[in-house]
Amino acid sequence: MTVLPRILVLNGPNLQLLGTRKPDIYGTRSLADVEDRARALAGELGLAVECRQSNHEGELVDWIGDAPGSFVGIVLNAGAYTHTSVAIRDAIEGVGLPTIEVHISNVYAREEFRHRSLIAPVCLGQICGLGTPGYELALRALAAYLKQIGPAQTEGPTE
Ligand code: CA2
Repeated sequence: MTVLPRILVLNGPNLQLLGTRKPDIYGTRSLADVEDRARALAGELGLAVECRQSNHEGELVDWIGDAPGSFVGIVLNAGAYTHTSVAIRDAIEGVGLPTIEVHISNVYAREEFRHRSLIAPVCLGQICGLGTPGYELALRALAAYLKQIGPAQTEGPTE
């Protein structure tokens, strides 16, 4: 049986609305479609993904906190919590898993309150403004990073 390193793909508040409204900002793909594409790409990259979405800050904090031992990295679109949540930032910093922050829209071209991410300083990197393909770019970046740091870091939590 092949065991694959597992990546947690997390979406925060209101991202369940993807594909239903605001296509000019967030595109036309549904969250289910975005997640299907992430799963398909992960297979090609030799990874497995688990996708979750929550509108609740504490649930996101719990999932991040529980990730070590089950996952080797995180792709995170924390939605509006990006700009407000010290708790999510502390959770990412606390677990120490490589995390890539994703934003579908270019937050720097939008309202000023979206220009600040509390999460970015504790992430490996940020992908922003490239639409829903940003999730796939984040997975590719994580796969490259995990390959670069070597197998010891990816052993353990596997599917
Ligand atoms: O651009 C992104 O991915 C955001 O994380 C999306 C958040 C926003 O608060 C961040 O500033 C940037 C909002 C997600 C709401 O998603 C919707 C999708 C379709 C219709 C309405 C909302």
